[in-house]
Amino acid sequence: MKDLRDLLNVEYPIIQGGMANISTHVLASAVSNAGGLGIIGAGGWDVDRVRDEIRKTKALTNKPFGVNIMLLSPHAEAISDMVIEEGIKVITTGAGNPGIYMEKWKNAGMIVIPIVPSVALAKRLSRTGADAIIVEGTEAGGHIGEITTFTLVPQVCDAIDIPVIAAGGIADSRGLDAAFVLGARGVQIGTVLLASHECPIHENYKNRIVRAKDTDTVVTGRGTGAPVRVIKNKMSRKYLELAKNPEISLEEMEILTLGSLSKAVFNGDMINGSIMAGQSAGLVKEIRSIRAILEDIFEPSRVNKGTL
Ligand code: TUI
Repeated sequence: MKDLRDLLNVEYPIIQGGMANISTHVLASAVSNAGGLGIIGAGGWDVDRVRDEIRKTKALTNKPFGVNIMLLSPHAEAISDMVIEEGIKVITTGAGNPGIYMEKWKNAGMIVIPIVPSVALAKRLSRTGADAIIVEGTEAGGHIGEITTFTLVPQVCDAIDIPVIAAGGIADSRGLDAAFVLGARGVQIGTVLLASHECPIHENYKNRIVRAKDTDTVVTGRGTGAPVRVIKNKMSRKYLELAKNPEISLEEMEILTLGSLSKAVFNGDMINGSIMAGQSAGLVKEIRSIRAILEDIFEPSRVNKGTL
């Protein structure tokens, strides 16, 4: 099987999570320049904003980078065409099944790496032409599936014969090594990158990640069909309380979560904001440069030493 580093033409087998409102050209170019695969998170942005982010990233790095398309977005279809026009080489997808776009992207010669929360979807997409699959466990931040990284990664590895990239709960070299032992050929990281100098979020958000302990995240939206992992605060308590009320619609709940993400990201509102983060927040102890974070994950790893 082809090494992920050769497939993506990167120094480290590390992909950045496409975090809505956070994974801008600033973060993506910093990750690519440091040797990982930077990803622009299209999130809920419209096609013009994503195109602008792509062009700014091209100006900041000569290294490969990709775009994550969040499939619940009303702009997903328009963005799916624009990325072809812009010559994007790597696409990751999240929060849905990208099946309807696969043929178009493969015909354009793109590397397509869907994020999946289950064996069934991994199998389906590997048959439809995916080049690799990101398997995201429930430890991850933001919108998540139900299965843990530890159990899901080996099950997907047994079920498909394209490279598997593990996501959810990985923040240091132990996580990278564990993922490879389970059969993965790379990792996707998000939460640990929030606590970086380059990450374009409010300082309060970064400091909240550093301060987080193991039990500080909670999942809102279980039962409404859109589970989202966030740091516990007044907002998450309000959300969980509202969810008990059968009169409140899924749409109202989603507006509450996504709208309040920007309060945390831009205003640093740690009380009413939705502070999306994974369980690995408890492993993050300081704010560092992206380069230091990637080196800390890869250099001490047994994967790097060639003993895995
Ligand atoms: O997508 C993510 N993480 C996200 S998206 C996001 S924006 C948002 N905010 C509130 C509610 C909904 C979205 C914040 N964080 N990670 C990748 C991921 N994909 N996790 C889970 C999935 C997933 C879920 C279901 C992928 C496919 C899927 O398919 C269902 C189907 O149609 O078969």
